[in-house]
Amino acid sequence: MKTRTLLISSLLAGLGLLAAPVVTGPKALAASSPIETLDRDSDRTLDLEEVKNAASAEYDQLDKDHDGTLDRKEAGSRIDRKEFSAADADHDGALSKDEYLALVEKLFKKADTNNDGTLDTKEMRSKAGRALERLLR
Ligand SMILES: [Ca+2]
Ligand SMILES: [Ca+2]
Ligand SMILES: [Ca+2]
Repeated sequence: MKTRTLLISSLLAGLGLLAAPVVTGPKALAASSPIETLDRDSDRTLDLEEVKNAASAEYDQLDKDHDGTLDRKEAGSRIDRKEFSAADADHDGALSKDEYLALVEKLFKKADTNNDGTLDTKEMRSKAGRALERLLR
């Protein structure tokens, strides 16, 4: 897991530009962390609305066959099997957008360790924060 953390950190530091095309807006080009990429009001933290907007856009991109659900194949490695089953509230083997956003919200709250309703850089680096980040890009 250490290697993975390092890899993700260096990816974030070095390849922020690669993540930029997903996001529109002037700040996207200078982005080097999910916070800089997604932080629309530039307060250096992410609130739930910013995160959900990003997750919602990502969901639409992932839903390749546009049937309004995300099956395991479409979700790919973003969500592990256990997480996926837990998030699939109606057990139909796919995630609706509501189910996806509920998972996003759950991870957001888990990552928000000081309960101030926003995620800062440190909180985004937590386990839940990194899991959340995978759902946003
Ligand atoms: Ca689909
Ligand atoms: Ca479902
Ligand atoms: Ca916080």
